[in-house]
Amino acid sequence: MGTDCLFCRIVAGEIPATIVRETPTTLAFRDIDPKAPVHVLVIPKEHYADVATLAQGDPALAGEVLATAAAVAEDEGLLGDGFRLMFNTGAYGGQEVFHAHAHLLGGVPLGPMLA
Ligand code: DGP
Repeated sequence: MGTDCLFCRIVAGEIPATIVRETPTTLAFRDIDPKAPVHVLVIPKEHYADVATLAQGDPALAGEVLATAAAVAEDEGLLGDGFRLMFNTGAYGGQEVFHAHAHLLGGVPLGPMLA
């Protein structure tokens, strides 16, 4: 995808980000506008527009994104109290950046999702 995609540019090192974990296929970095004490975005390095395209196109890579998210949750001390992991998808899902990404949120009680 390259220059048109913000998160591809972060993967390429063209835009700075606070990276908390990197694997050969995934990257985790802090959200620029955090909604919780811990707010990390976990992405596949390869460009997929959203999680549905990712999961259907490369289920193993989707699993690697989840594994990286779990490792970050452990690093951030979230496994005891819990956390939220979500993929905004498409217009109704409120997705703004069209490179698949998981939001890992924690460090505070988040309450019911649709309260
Ligand atoms: P979504 O609405 O699910 O597409 O969320 C996109 C997230 O990306 C949003 O929480 C803000 C974050 N974001 C946007 N631009 C940047 C950036 O340049 N750097 C970082 N670290 N996060 C960004």
